[in-house]
Amino acid sequence: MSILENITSSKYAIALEDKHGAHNYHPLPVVLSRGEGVYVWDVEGKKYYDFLSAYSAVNQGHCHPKIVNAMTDQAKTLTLTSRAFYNDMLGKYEKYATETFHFDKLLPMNTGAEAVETALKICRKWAYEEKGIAENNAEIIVCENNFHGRTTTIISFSNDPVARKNFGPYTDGFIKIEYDNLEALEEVLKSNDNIAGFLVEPIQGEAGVYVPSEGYLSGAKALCEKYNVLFIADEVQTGIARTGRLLATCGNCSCSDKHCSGTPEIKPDILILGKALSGGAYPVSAVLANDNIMGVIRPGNHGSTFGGNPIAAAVGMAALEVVKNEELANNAVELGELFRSELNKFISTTNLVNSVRGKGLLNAILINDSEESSTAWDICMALKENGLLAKPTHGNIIRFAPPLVMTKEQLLDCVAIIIKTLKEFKN
Ligand code: IF1
Repeated sequence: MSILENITSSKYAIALEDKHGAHNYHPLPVVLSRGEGVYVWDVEGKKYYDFLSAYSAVNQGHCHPKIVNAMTDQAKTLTLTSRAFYNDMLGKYEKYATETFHFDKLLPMNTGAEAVETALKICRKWAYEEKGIAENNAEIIVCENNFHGRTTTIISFSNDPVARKNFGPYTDGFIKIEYDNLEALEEVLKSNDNIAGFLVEPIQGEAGVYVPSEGYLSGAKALCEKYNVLFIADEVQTGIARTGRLLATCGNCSCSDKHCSGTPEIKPDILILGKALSGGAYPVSAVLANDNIMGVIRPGNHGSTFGGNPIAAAVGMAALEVVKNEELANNAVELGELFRSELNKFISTTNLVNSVRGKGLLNAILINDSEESSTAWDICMALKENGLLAKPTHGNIIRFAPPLVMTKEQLLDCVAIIIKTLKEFKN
């Protein structure tokens, strides 16, 4: 077969990857070749609801025409200049994004992990130059069961043995505490003068959509202020309307979101965005902070060949505009509530599922079986047969995160598929 020919067999596509690609994933055996809105199609032409949204990158739906047009128009005009020269798109994007999220400055990168690394560097430099910590002594507090990406520094403070083992030696300077535990946070803050920052996911995604207690984030932010420590929010997964607000720490943003409660005390000192900042069209990530913090970064301190390129800038602006124009945050709130209430009705009638949890359209069900069991995987295989794609996390948890452009009718259709599939399983 010529590489120019379209692949029409899933089996063949999977065999190609298996033979020629590194085995760093264990995908569900479905080969997708097209996407539109909440739907994707496999190479055999079968249509599915996408209930993963590329781990919350495709919040605006697959191939959103406004985002695709912004990308292709820019691709035909100017793709990359590097930051050795200015380009006419970056400043416009930076203005738009900083006004949207209410920060003075934005530092553009490409992937989530790069943006996390960037935030850690800014935090350390701030600690030495502004807080006055002695050089090389800064420490950053992180949470148990965190997921912030795959680089060597980030996996240094992971506690997932699969992500971490045999990739040492590890980067020093991180202290791990229990998530959703303010006492544990204060314990470290009051006993250690070298703390530069606290890095936290507003909802732990990879840990199985673990939503912290009410008041945890605002409490943590208050403690950070008390001890002059930077509160760093990793909103790579929770941001851009996924959890029902423009940001899960929102806030002090300019969203037109009627559900936004406006609690500026949870405004992070450093905000990390990725994934849906581009609607999944292109790798676009960013770190936002005010001048007193971002000011520590000077020419030569940090950068990236592709970060802030004109396509990324055009795509980022279009992706944010879609979120606002289509009121995706409101839709996430409404559909999320509907989803959890419909599933709760079913859960009260079965032993197979223990609970449903989440916020907005970032949800998960807990299967009543061990983490080692194949039940959640088998359910995802059956969901695939029934036309809906989702993936297990931690063995017995299934994450449900459809694109936010879904309609109520589509969501109810999906709930019917999920319940019908679960009923096929005896427990
Ligand atoms: C994979 C999980 C999701 C993230 C947060 C930074 C990053 C991520 C909070 C890094 C990335 C992804 C990466 C993806 C799986 C996925 C994931 F299951 F591993 F946890 F979304 F839930 N901060 N999360 O969630 O961003 O460098 O990947 O752009 O395959 O590793 P990235």
